[in-house]
Amino acid sequence: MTTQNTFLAIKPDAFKRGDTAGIVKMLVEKLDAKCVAMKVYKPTEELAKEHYAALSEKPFFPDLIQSFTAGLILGMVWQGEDVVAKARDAMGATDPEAADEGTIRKKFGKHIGDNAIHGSDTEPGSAERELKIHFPEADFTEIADPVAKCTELCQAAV
Ligand code: IDP
Ligand code: MG
Repeated sequence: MTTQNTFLAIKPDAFKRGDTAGIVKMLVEKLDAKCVAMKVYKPTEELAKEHYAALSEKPFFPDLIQSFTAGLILGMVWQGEDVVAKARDAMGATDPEAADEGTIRKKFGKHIGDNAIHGSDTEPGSAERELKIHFPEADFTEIADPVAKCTELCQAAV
């Protein structure tokens, strides 16, 4: 196994509900990885369409773009051994109703279109592609206390 980076984002609906710190706390507890970048921003339509390009033919694509651009997100880069798959496990199934107990989507998701968190999938190249879209600056340094940083950034943003 090698050290990987993955892109995770708390989606607008969960951000608006004030769930960011609770979700970051679960990531700290479950991933055994370092958070090396974190920022708050509102995705543009262009960014959202690029991010979800692989789903552009799906019937739910317009709703997906609408919800991902509806407000602020907390974008993060996490780094560690096998972190892409570990983050997928921590998130749980895409549909919160199908997600296992103890997963982020089970706890914070409401339905499939409002499932609280995005994480890169395990297909090779997927995380790298998303990191280039969301963190082109690639300025990665370990954040000592991700929950405190999240609280600081989210309070400053609203
Ligand atoms: P993932 O987020 O678990 O990787 P993807 O298949 O990549 O799932 O889909 C991206 C996002 O699109 C999901 O997180 C979910 O919010 C939304 N989505 C996926 N399938 C459906 C669907 O059948 N109806 C509505 N929204 C969906
Ligand atoms: Mg996906």
